[in-house]
Amino acid sequence: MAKAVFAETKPDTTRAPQSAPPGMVWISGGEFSMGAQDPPGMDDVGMKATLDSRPIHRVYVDGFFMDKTDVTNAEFAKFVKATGYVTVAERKPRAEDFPGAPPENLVAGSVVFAPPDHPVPLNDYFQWWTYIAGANWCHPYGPKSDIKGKDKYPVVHVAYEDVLAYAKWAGKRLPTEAEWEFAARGGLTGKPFVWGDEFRPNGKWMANTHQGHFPDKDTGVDGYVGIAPVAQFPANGYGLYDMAGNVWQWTSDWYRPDYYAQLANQGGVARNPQGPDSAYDPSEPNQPKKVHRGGSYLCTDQYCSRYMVGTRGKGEVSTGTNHLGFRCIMTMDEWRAQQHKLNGATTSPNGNRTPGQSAAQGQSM
Ligand SMILES: [Ca+2]
Ligand SMILES: [Cu+2]
Repeated sequence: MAKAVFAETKPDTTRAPQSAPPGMVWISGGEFSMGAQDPPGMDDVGMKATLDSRPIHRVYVDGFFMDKTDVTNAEFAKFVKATGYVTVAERKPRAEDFPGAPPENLVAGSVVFAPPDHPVPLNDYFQWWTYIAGANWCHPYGPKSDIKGKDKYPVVHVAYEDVLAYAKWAGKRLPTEAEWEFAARGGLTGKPFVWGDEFRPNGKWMANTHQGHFPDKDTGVDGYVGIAPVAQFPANGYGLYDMAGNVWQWTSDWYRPDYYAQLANQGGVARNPQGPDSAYDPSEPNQPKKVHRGGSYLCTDQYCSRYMVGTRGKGEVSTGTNHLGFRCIMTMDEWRAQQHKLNGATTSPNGNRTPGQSAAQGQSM
């Protein structure tokens, strides 16, 4: 009965590109039902995983290109090398932003998963998350760690402004939550997982999640204890890897638990929804949070089953962790503009510059 509220995914086939940017695939866009299955028995599993993912509502998104994988350490390193960009986790927190904080606490760093060696109650995440001075994208576990040999791992410890800076440099942008979910569903209709109905079809592991006992024991039965390189599990129906598990992904929408209700109350089909105007998380009302999607290598049905495709996560904009990354999208017009720019030296047969070039030259890239 819960499934009945999902109506068919209807891809928009009116535009199809001749080519795609390197590392990206065309996502047609179209109309689909957005939200999570709501088996009432799941309310208390996975941190009430589906409560903020209801009601299921109808959405249309325009087509776009999407990165096949999460942005990797190698890709992020290229950006840093080209721009000299310094991430939020590498900057010393300013005293004026943290009134009352003792100066010794104002040190650059980031939040790292540091599991206890014994079972703990699951109602206090400080039992397994710790702020580590010197932790950042190239020192993911602190100053003594590094990312040598980890080119193909997703970059982590990136705050929202970091991922915006990367996207701008790459001539791309972040997906909205609706674009992300349309892409993650891979053309399927209302399935609980990006690959279909069962968590492990024919016993096969389809995503990097957490096995064993959360949070103290990650047995890595799926092949990976902790984070995995990108694209180690099968792609979804659109050729996208890791749209469930491994690392969470930033989207551009502010988080509000009642946003889907707002859209549903408007009736009809929400076209290219951009998220609410501002954030509100009742559990931490003063923190501006953006929506995260996809779940991570820490997700487990013992605690947080948000590798399920319609479910939502959230995070404060200046906070990166070592299970949070991102991927980008690009519109067809942006891709055309880039191609014109790349072909900037060519001239039309009569010797004139081709139309579109001057516009493309104004683009930053
Ligand atoms: Ca795993
Ligand atoms: Cu989770």
